[in-house]
This record gives sequence, structure tokens and C-alpha cells, in this order.
Amino acid sequence: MKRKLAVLLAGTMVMASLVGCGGSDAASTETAAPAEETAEEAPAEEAAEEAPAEEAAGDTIKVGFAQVGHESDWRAANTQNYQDTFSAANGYELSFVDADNDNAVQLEAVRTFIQQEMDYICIAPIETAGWDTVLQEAQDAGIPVLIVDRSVDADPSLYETQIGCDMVLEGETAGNWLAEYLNGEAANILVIEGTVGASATLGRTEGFNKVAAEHSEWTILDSQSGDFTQAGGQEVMESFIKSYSDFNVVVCQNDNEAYGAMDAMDAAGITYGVDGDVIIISYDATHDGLQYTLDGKINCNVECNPLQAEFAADVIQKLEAGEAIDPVTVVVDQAFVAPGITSQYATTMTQEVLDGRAY
Ligand code: GZL
Ligand code: ZN
Repeated sequence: MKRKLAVLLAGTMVMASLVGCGGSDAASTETAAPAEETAEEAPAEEAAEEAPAEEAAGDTIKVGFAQVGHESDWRAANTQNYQDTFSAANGYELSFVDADNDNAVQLEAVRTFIQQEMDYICIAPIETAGWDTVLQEAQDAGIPVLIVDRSVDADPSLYETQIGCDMVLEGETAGNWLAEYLNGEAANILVIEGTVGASATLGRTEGFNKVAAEHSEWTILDSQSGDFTQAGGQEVMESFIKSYSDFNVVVCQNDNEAYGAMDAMDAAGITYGVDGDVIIISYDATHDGLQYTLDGKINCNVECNPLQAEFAADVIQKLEAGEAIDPVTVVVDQAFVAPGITSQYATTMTQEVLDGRAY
């Protein structure tokens, strides 16, 4: 229980920070916003004195991680990164639950972590909605919660921090690139969205639509959820092909959906990529997604780096030490385009760029 006292005292000073993530770049942190001091600022040394000697020695930290599932290559890289970071060698005991994209399973996993008296709980929320009650239960139990990867539509005082990419900016980047690439030409756009209600889906859609609204020559013909899976991408693309014949842009909200969409277009004899009839925009910039981009099959791929666990570990270490933490850590993104395309919004793919990627 003493650990939790140190934690509660520590969370009084807050700052926002940006962290670099470009796959192969070293993460850099700069303060993005001035520190907000709350009324009862507890000096860090006071909090540290509260921790008894044996805990200060750094015994194992028990972390429960309620992961979205295993729906995509991005998720697999994210899971591996958490398991590598929260290892026994690094002083952690990680309890990991793969919620298999099922909200009820994820909520149950968090409640189990509360019963097991975890020291910290990390949640990558499948959906933004429905979290207030269980977050209150965790807070009542004195267990600090970190919201990671995606975000929740809940009272921010119920969790310590949110770590993840700026999904709205990712959508805007995709839209801005398309406007630059089309240069005034008309676009009939189909969108294969991610999981319904996920902040990644909501943000990418909001950002892209914000740009689309500035282009009367663009029409978004349809958008349906492919649930961030390859099978989902293929199914949605197959139904789109049955309904629409005049589309020239397909936006896939992750690489696995793009692979499915490409399979469906191949089967229908529809060409895509830099030498095809259909422009493909994808998100995630995973290794295979960037290989397709290098091959000219995907025109533009907007990154979201899955290697985020060290930012979560940094927050936990700071809470353990009674230090100030940031309420939001934005994992900075970049974008990539196929060879032959130059863009103010994206890096042109080369084999060297692909070889330099960390995942
Ligand atoms: C993005 C992440 C999304 C990825 C998908 O941060 O939540 O979920 O874009 C993954 O690949 O399924
Ligand atoms: Zn325009």
C-alpha cells in the first residue's frame, strides 16, 4: 500500500510532452506545454520519504496489461514491445491479457487485475466509451492506470496518463498528402475504417474528413469498418467493388486492411498503386506495409509507431520515484510515399529507409 501513497503524492505536477518515434529515430522528449501545478503540490522528496526502505530497494513491480487483441501486425509489434520492456530482468512481473477485440473481456481483465492488487494497470482500450466505472474502481483500489495506444472518453482524473499517437493528425496528414498528390483532380473515395468506436478510427476519420471538406472536387462514396483486420479489409473491399465502379482512391485505416483490399482488387482485375487506376492510402507503416509502399502498391502510408512501452515504463518509474509525470505523451508520427512521389508531408521510400526501420 505504501507504493500507492508515493504514487498519489507524485501525480501533482503535470506537463505534456512529445516523443519522437520515427521507427529508427531516437525518441526525444520536449515539453509541449507549461507545467500545470495543482494546489496541493507534494514535493517529490516528501513522497520518496514515504516509501519504506524495502520498497525503495526496487522490488518487482506488478503490471497488468489489458491489450486490445491480436488483430494486426501493428498490434503484434506493440505486444512484443510491452513483453520485452516489462520483463523480469527489468524488474517487472507482467500479467498480460489479450482481449481479442472484445470489450467485455477487456473490462473483465481490468477487474481481475484490481482483485489481484496489481501495482499498475495499463489499458489499450478497444473502444473509447464505457471506461468511467472500472477506472473509478481501480482508483478506489489505489491502483494507478495508464491509458496506452488509444484513448478513452472518460474523466482524465481517473487515470495517470495517456500515451499514443495523434490519430487526428494522422488523418489530416493522409488528407493533405492526397490533396497535394491530386493537385485539384477529382476523387471518388472509399474508406475502410478501423474498429468501430476505437480512437484510432475516430481520429483518422475526423482528420481526413476535415481536409476532405476543403475539397468540393472530392466525394467520399462510402466508409465501412474492416475492424483493422486483413479479412475485414477484403470483405469490405469486395462489397465496395459490387456497389461502386467509379472510385479512384481507397483509404485503409491500417496496413492489414490494405492487404485485404489489394487481394479483393486483384481478384476483380482492378489495378492500384503508382501505376494503377486506384490510389491506396494506408496507416501504420509496418514493415510489410512499407514494403508494399516501396513496391509502389501503396501510394502513401502514415506511420503510427507501436514501440511505445518504454514511455509507459518511464511513467511508472517516475511514479515509483515520486516524480512529476505528463498527462499526455504524444508518440510523434511521420508518413511515407512510394518511389517517384515527392511530398512536403512524407518521406519517399527507398530500400535504405525500409532497412532502417525498427519494426
Ligand atoms: C493505432 C492502433 C491501431 C492500428 C491498428 O495506434 O490502435 O490498432 O492502426 C491496430 O493496426 O489494430
Ligand atoms: Zn481541392
